[in-house]
Amino acid sequence: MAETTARTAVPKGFRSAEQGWPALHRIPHPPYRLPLLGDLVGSSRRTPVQDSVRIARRLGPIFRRKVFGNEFVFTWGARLAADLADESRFAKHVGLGVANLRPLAGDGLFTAYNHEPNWQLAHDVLAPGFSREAMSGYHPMMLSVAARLTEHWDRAAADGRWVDVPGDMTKLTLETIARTGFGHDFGSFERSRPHPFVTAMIGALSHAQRLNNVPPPLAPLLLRRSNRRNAEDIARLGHIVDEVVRRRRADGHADGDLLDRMLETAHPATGERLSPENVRRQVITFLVAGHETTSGALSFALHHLSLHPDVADRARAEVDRVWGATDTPAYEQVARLRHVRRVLDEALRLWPTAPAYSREATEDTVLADEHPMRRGAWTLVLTPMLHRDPEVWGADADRFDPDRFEPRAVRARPPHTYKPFGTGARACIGRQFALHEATLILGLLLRRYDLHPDPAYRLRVTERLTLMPEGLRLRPERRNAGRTDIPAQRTDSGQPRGPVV
Ligand code: MNH
Repeated sequence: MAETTARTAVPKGFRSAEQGWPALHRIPHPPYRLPLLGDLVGSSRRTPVQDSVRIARRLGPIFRRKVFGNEFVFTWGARLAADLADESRFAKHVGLGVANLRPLAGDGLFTAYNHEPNWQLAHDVLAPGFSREAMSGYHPMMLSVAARLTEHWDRAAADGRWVDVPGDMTKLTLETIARTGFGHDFGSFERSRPHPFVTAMIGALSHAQRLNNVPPPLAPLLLRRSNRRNAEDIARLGHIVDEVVRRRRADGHADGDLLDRMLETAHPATGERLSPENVRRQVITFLVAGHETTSGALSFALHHLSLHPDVADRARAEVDRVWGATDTPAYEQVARLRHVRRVLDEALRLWPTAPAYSREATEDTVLADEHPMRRGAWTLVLTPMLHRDPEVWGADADRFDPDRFEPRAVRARPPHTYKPFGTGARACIGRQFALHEATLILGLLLRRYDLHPDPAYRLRVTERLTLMPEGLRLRPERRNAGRTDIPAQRTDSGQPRGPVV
């Protein structure tokens, strides 16, 4: 058994496609391959995802790209993605972009290899931190962070100023995860410059992305300065996190947030606890993973809402109906915003802010009865293209239309064709958290403002491992300013009357 494994498994570390895909020649690649550089013609190092989407449209549901002698297989066809979701033959692959984050996040939940014992341990200890019960405990904190955003937007509205949507959404989501997860306040809305944690985090993420753009053997040379800065950024992040943990230990109060779980909870079966080093990795992981992607999702959703006033009106009418006059909806009133939620789903379909995930074969197998893969071979699922496959989403797949997420439409689609949160055991642990937070915020903003777009704005998507609408600004205008009650259908208890759809 062991010998077979040793013979068939492809090597550890980076695995170029020719090592794991015996029939690679059947998979198309772009024309004009350059010796040494590979498929660099017509591609930009700033927008690897959007370039891959362009190539995908030409080459079809499975294709390969070569960069500096390393070859990657990309997949996006619905049949292939569905097969890759089979957890009995495939698992998460920690490679490429994710592996570059290892110096930052080590064996934290997102970057851990499947076989590392700290993955299961942390997963079991932290999963209850995302239960319904835990979520309803975070809800009031989410509301109080949201109030800081609306104060800021109220002032902009009063002065007729633009708001920086990605900037403000990033402040909001960072404060939300810091507060709900770790009882910490970075003061983002009160500062004129980003908190040092944010600066260091952006530095570390940009560095990880940069690593994809240089030939690995030359990285130490070409990125010498960047490497040094990165080491400083990681050290700074570590210090800030250590300070948060130190204060918590000193205060000793336990309200069951993520940090309490990390510090106090023993594994229900083994009694094991997270080590201090692992706690540091997890805190950084959650602060990073817990805000960039949600901030992008909110920003894209607001962009679409500003361009589709009809959709915004419907969503707004729903908020007025479900929430009545209250500015502080109860936990249960958020999940009842079905239409708002569909706006979010559709925003994440067109621009899934974590735009790819990797899958590796856990045994020698044949992908979709067509492409042999050796154990350890891997492929990158290109989510933005999976979400625009015309065979699944129709000829108008590029059009924004939240009705695609009406229950009946969802049931009519094949499974595994919508994957903004990844798939399987390693799918996003924060999915409910992100959806609750983002639906709540969209509800609050729709209810309070009309959102006017900048007529000159053309969507430009920046890539910093995650996707974000660059330079997006909106002009919020207070609705019903000066009025305290909204004549919505409601009973005296503030509960909506009539059917909730
Ligand atoms: Mn999140 C994993 C997308 C919000 C914490 N997340 C993933 C993966 C995707 C993803 C995709 C799987 C990656 C892979 O297979 O390599 N996450 C999102 C998106 C949003 C998001 C699109 C918001 C929208 N994520 C959040 C939030 C948190 C969080 C909020 C925390 C509060 N995510 C994680 C963690 C993992 C993860 C932790 C790793 C889980 C694991 O491997 O066990």
